[in-house]
Amino acid sequence: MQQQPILVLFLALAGITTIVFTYIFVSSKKAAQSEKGMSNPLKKRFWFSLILFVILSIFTTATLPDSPYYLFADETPAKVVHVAARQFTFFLSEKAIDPASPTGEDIELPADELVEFRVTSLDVNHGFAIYNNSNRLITQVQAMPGYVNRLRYKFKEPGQYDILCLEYCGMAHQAMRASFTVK
Ligand SMILES: [Cu+2]
Repeated sequence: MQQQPILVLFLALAGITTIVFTYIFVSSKKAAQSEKGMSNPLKKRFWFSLILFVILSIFTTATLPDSPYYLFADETPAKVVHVAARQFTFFLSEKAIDPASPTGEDIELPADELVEFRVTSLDVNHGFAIYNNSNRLITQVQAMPGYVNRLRYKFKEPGQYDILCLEYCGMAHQAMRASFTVK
């Protein structure tokens, strides 16, 4: 589990940022303590900061459970698909892909079951973005050389899904696509 330390790091950075801003806010208040009453612009700033803080806290608390870090984390995928991106194509296979001579195959995935994509790149950074048949982006992950990024998803609708590269990777980037079927 690589995600947990990253989440802790981001929370620590958020904490440090909050402390720095609080320090600046408190010290700037001290400097103008002689001014009292509602006309004091620092009072407005205090209420603005407090309301902003409350709104952002509510949004953070409400949206954090939907974070992809936790998505299907405690489930075992019904199917694993290996993905290797290379200028300018995607190889998809149910078996591990040999980086020296990558090959792909037609992929058929079950609907309503957990699928895990293990995504890597054989050259430069690419994007691995999945679009449904209304051309709507439904999920995505980076394809990076030297890393295997796991993307878990449950496809609700049967049909054909397209994979497009979301990271500008060279002259034929816009032609870099693949597809798979959900039944
Ligand atoms: Cu690209």
